[in-house]
Amino acid sequence: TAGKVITCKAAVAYEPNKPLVIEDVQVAPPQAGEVRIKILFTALCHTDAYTWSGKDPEGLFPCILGHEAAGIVESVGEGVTEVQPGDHVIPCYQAECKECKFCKSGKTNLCGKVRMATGAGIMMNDCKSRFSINGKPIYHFMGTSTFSQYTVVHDVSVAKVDPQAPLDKVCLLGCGVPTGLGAVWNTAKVEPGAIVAIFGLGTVGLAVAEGAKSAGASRVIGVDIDSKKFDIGIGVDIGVLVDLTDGGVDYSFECIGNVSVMRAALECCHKGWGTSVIIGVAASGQEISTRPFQLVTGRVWKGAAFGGFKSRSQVPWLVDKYMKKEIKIDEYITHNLTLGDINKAFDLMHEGGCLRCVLKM
Ligand code: NAD
Ligand code: AHE
Ligand code: ZN
Repeated sequence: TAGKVITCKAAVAYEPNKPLVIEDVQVAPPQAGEVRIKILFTALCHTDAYTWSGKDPEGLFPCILGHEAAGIVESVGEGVTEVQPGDHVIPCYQAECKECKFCKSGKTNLCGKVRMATGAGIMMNDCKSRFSINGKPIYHFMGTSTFSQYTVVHDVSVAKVDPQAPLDKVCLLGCGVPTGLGAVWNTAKVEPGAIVAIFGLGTVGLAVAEGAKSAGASRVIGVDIDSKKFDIGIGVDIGVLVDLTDGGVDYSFECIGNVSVMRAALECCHKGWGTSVIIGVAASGQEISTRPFQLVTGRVWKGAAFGGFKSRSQVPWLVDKYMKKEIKIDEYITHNLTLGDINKAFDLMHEGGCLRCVLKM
């Protein structure tokens, strides 16, 4: 198949909120610096639903969504040295080129090399898409487009992982689980004894809880409106939360994408040092606000993408940690379906009681 166009099944989002359509899609061969991957398993993340909703300013249609997946390299373009056909890989929406200003700074996991292209739904080389249906281009999404049996990504957006690792599980290391763990370990740097509040107990929020537990937090308070998520937390308003914790929490995490909750998450932090980390993605036009006094009196507002992890360097390390049973993944998988059932999988996400649904391609 190398060097040839592959026709395969993919779920195409033609318009915001209109059911995805399973189509025969043509996937062009990888060009220089690109990798074509046979996707074996993909999960759904809330961010896919967010872009599908039409509220993402970078959302382009028609497109192929999906960014939490695992697969096997089918072929590579000219100049690709770090992966080869047959390698087991996890696509990374947050690239890591190791050469740009961001990568070299040592201060961030964001990478600048292909970000313009991935936000514009195209590939860097020729500013075109590798996906088409009968000659009509279909946009890429987040540089990953994993709701397709084959996808093409930039080489800086692929992490090579242990071939022994079960791809139907480690696909979750493409987004939700690292996002939660990393927000605790890398961004907040929660210390033993800390009191932590988590707003939104989906996969991201529950991974924050796991991370907080492993960091030695003395108390983890979870807040959600879905009663099925309450095996670890209690629902409380901010006044109650502050009273309950003798002045506020040491760290809070917003894992919903709701700007009112972001404010609440900041304001339930302890005066003088409480730090709130924004993880949730909010719709175009939404803004956060608080009294500046909240910051003047020592609270800190932060945010993180992909938990601050450097993708190509650290995803393989996270896979190894899973293989050594040092981090959990299986527990977040509440449903397993196939690509053909993708619309049902999105319904499940909105029904409650669902964490990750893994689709077999
Ligand atoms: P999810 O839909 O599985 O979980 C969200 C949870 O929030 C649900 O349990 C829901 O019941 C709860 N919730 C909704 N409104 C609420 C409210 N008003 N008060 C309390 N709880 C409420 O989503 P997820 O996949 O875990 O993702 C969570 C958020 O993080 C989304 O906004 C997603 O786009 C974002 N995200 C960001 C990154 C990043 O790198 N920054 C990575 C992954 C996901
Ligand atoms: N296009 C969106 C941005 C959404 C966003 O912030 N995405 C996160 C990852 S969410 C994964 O589930 C991210 O990585 N952000 C940093 C980046 O480089 O995009 C919008 O709202 O504009
Ligand atoms: Zn995601």
